[in-house]
Amino acid sequence: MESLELFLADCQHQVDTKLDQLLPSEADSPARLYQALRYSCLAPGKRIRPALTLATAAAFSGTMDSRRESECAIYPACAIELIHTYSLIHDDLPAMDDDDLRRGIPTCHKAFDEATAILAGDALQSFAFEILSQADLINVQSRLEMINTLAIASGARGMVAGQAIDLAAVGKVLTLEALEVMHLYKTGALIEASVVMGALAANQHDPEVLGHLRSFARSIGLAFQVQDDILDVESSTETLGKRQGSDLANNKPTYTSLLGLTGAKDKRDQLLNLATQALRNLPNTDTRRLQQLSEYIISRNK
Ligand code: GRG
Repeated sequence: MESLELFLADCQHQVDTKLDQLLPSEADSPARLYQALRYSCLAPGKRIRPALTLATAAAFSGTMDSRRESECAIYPACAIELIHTYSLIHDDLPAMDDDDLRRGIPTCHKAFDEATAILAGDALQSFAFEILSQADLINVQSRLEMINTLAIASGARGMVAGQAIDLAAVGKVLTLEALEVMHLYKTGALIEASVVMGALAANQHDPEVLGHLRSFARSIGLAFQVQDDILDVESSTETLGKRQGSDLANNKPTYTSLLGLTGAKDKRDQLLNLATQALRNLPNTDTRRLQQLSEYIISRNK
């Protein structure tokens, strides 16, 4: 098996190439919108969610030829990245977190204007579902289930609910349980959908298997957020100063504010153990890449 570094670089390349091909052409959309869509989508994100989709599909590749499985999985991988990018554009707006920088470059509303940023986010959201509905390499049942999975995960019972809970919590003290619920929706739901859609791309519909994958994804989704909070604290004590748009800087409740830095690290490691246990419940599945990705998520430094 190639190294995780190579796998992540390959995922980034595959996603960037496919998004470049799929995004509306200059002739199809107004110039400013076209530029904003490409500006935000092709900015250097880590592509963690697409990597989870591609790695999950590959874990079931024993049942399919591996080239075909990755040809199928690239569509949900791009769809999830489009929803993620839309969420970042909207999250950065003055009405929400009001951030100036994203992925090391000016946020969409700073580089363009607020109205264009709102429209770019709206367009990316619809575009994710357009891509899934048209991915005719994937059978109709899997495609429909992917659309359903992504719609639930990104909407008022998923990411948007999490964002609403988060906005209502600014300046308040939350219990650990309430913080967990918020993150399960806000960042966890899309991470869960990334994994489930990877399995669906490999034509895996067994409810028991999908249940174990969901448990795995929920643990790494929370671990992702705990690590994000740890990075906020660690970067705020370094000479470079606070991370742009950090929850710490925005006076939002965090794992480190509730548990302290050491407690947050323990929590993160416990979540990794839970994720590992969930993967062990999947017989006849090569989960090594998913395990590596979990370890990367909790040890990443950006
Ligand atoms: C506006 C509807 C709506 C939802 C926004 C996910 C979200 C909900 C906002 C993101 C705010 C944020 C910075 C949360 C912290 C965790 C997180 C999702 C970080 C960004 O994800 P990465 O690290 O980013 O995967 P890249 O740039 O690598 O894709």
